[in-house]
This record gives sequence, structure tokens and C-alpha cells, in this order.
Amino acid sequence: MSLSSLPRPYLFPPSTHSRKQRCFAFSPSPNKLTIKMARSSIEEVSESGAFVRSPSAFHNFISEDPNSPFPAESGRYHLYVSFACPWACRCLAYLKLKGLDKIIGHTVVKSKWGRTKDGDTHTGWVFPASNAEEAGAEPDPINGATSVRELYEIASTVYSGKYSVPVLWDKKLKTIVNNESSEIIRMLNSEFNGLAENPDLDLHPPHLQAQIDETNGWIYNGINNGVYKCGFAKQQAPYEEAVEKLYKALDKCEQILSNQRFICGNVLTETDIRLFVTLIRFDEVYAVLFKCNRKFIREYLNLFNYTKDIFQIPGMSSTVNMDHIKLNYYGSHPSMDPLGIIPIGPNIDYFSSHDRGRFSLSK
Ligand SMILES: N[C@@H](CCC(=O)N[C@@H](CS)C(=O)NCC(=O)O)C(=O)O
Repeated sequence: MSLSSLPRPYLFPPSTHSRKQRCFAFSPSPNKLTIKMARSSIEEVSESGAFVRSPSAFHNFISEDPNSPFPAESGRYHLYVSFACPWACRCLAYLKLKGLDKIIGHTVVKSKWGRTKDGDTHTGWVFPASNAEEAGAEPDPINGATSVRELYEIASTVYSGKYSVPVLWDKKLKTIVNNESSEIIRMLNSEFNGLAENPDLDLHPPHLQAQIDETNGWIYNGINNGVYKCGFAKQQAPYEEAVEKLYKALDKCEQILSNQRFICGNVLTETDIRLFVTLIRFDEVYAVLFKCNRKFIREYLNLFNYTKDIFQIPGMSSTVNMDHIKLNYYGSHPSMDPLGIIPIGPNIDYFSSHDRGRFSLSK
């Protein structure tokens, strides 16, 4: 079978299709592919100066069904991530927690953005030429690409959106399966259980799904995406609106965490991983660069201890590389930090003891 006869990726913004429908819905229709999208988050600003995140474009779903177009297989898929990116690090956390890192390889890009093509001013994620170039970053072992942009160009000749991470790559079909972290983590949670070292860990269990989905909604709007709305706002009013919403959501989390160990009860769920990736970057980056400075996470008794609790779950600390985080945020956004000077603090020790053991764990 030639590559051209194989299904091309399902490529357009998420619709109201159910997950299973989307899994088998391929759209080769060129009309769907010509949506003009921002090529970088810096361009994602509305007329009123508010940050408006554009949707991810690749929405195929890996399935445990061996007859599906993207069946769960050992060694077939590869995850491209940045240690700086909270969305990508959600996926990395799942590789570690589910025990999938021998089944699905991953490659970390360089911390700072670079030119993605000769003769073009676009800057974005790039790979180092060798392992020696930057600790933690690696050359692309699958496609030999020099930038993440190149991966998108291999996957689609008509794509015109952001060249974002995470990228879940199919080595067999040489294409992007999915570039939306909220969908990738669902696949990693449920579809590789025949191959995972920790198949019993279910971070989206049926009895909590409604609560998880509802909680994800306000945490995404207020906190995960909320910090970006603060940082990327180009006018005072949208900035202030985003800050209000952010601290309302953080206060709500603080209140919930005064009664239970995790956000959806006394059991770790997807919502905790999604929240953690923002909290761990908050005091080091968002409080300073994104002007989220009404209160630090380390000033919230419960949120701070909770962040340490999750950081100390085996495998999680390996998904946090504060050097990459700080080098990227402070070094890749000249419109916000033109000199790229990296603040020295606060260097929080997330391995220090926490008090979350006061809550008993449940199923
Ligand atoms: N909705 C996406 C967002 C991914 C995203 O925005 N990634 C950022 C890094 S934190 C990126 O790669 N941006 C590239 C750019 O703006 O050019 C997800 O959750 O996977």
C-alpha cells in the first residue's frame, strides 16, 4: 500500500463530533484545510487587545481497536514536546504516570525558539544539532527535522496554523495524529492499557467524568489559559478582566483543597495534572512575565502544598525542567521581555515536605 492511499489526518478545529466519531472521520476536503490561522501565539489577539487562543488542528484518535486507522501499537507513535510548554508537559506526565515511555518515545526541543526556515522571519520550536547543544534537548531521531514546523510540513502541505507542541507523531503513516494535549492525554489514559506498565491507573474514571469535565472547564478558562490571557493582553481592560477571573478560580481551588487532597476528591485525576502544569510555572514565570502578581502560589497554603504533593508523585519531577521553562518564557517573547534577562528567583524547592498526607486517599 502506498503512503498516498493511506488516510490523511483529520485536520480542522474540533467539532461537536463525539470522540469515537472523530476517530474514524477523515476529512481530505481541501475546503476544511484553508482556514487562515495565527502562525504564532503572539499573533492571537482580538481587536480589543485580548488574547484569543486558536484551536488545534489535528484531531485523530489512537484506539485500542486493532482495526482503527490509528491502532495502539508499541513503538509506532512518538511524542514531540518542549519542557517549557505546560500543554506538552501534560502529555509527558501521562507517559510517566501510565508507564508508557518504553512504548511511546519522546523528543524534547530546544528551550528557546529559533528561526524555523532560512529566508523566513518565523520563529518557533527547533531541535538541536546534537545532544551536546543543550542539556535536556535532543535532535529529532525520527524525521531528522530541524524544527517542529518541518513536522507540520511533512504532515500537511496546506496547513497554515501555529507550529505548536505537543505533537503526537505516527512513524508508520509519517503524519501528525493529534496536536491537542487535552485529547492526547485521554488516549494515553485509556487506549494503551494492553501495553502500559500502569494500566489500572485511570485518571478519567467513569464515575468522575462529569465532575472532571465541568472542573476542567473553569480551570482552563480561569487558570490554564487564564495566565496567557493576562500575559498576552495588549490593553489594560482585557488584562484586568483576565486577572480577576484567574484569582477567582485560584481562590476556588484553594477552598476545595482545604477539604480534600485533590481537585475532584481524594483521588488523583486528569484535572490535577492539567492544573499542576500551570501551578508549577506560576511563581517562577507567570507572576513576573505575565503580571499575575496579586498573590503567589507559595502564599496559598493549600495550593502550594498541593503543587509539591503532585510534583513528588514518582515520575512527575522528571517532567519539570525549570531551566528550560525560564529560558523559554523569558527568552522567546521579545515583545514582553525584549532583553531576555532571566529573573534569578524564587527557586522553590518542590521536594520539600508538604502536609497533604492529612487527607486519606480513596478510589
Ligand atoms: N491547545 C494546545 C495548545 C498548545 C500550545 O499552545 N503550545 C504552545 C507552547 S506552550 C506552542 O507550541 N506555541 C507555538 C507558537 O505559538 O508558535 C494544546 O493544549 O495542546
